[in-house]
Amino acid sequence: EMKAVIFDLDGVITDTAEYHYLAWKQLGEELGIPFDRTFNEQLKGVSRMESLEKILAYGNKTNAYTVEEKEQFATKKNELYKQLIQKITPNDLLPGIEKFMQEVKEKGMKIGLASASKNAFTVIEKLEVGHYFDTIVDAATVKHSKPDPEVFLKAADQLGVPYESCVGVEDAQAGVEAIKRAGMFAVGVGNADQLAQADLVVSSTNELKFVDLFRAFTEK
Ligand code: G16
Ligand code: MG
Repeated sequence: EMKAVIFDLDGVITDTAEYHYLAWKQLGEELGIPFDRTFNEQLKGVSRMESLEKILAYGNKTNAYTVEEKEQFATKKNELYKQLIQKITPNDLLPGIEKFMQEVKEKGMKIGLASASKNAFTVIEKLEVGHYFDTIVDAATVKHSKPDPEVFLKAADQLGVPYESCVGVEDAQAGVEAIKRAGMFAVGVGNADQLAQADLVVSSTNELKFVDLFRAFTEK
């Protein structure tokens, strides 16, 4: 029985995925490691330090820097990112997502947020959607980042809902994998080929409909 829907933030509720991309891209260029959107797919949903490691590996620079230098790079990216998210307003909610959250609430489901971002609270506040959430997992307390299921398991525990009664909604490959490893029903938002592991894929947040989700969940 479906009892809760746990949302990813970046790329599902709002397009901060684009801001993460722009900030990493700028840092990558400063380090002489240019990359494109295709490579960026691998960074989605992945924690800050792991994203940096992936970029350095991509540029064959895994061992080129000290731990302190890497921390400086990560801080620099975060400063760029924090500047970009200052501009966020409720207009930046992805199309249809607020209506979908309303529907989910009306059907008596609990709502959780499972974001890998340490900036999640700021973004939720700027979007003015905090009241929809019964729980928000603080990324700072999560040890293992997506595709590890920890953040989704924690959200379900905080909601007091069994894992098999939860639906996870994600735009990232690593996120869909995390939902499946948590033993939950996975909804992918985006490209069906990239998110093939999901139980249900919709092409955009506008296509998220409670009836469709309920049917797919029940059939499974
Ligand atoms: C997000 C993004 C990732 C980002 C990570 C950490 O998570 O998708 O690109 O690297 O959070 O963010 P921060 O550097 O702000 O702590 P999610 O899980 O909301 O997609
Ligand atoms: Mg995401």
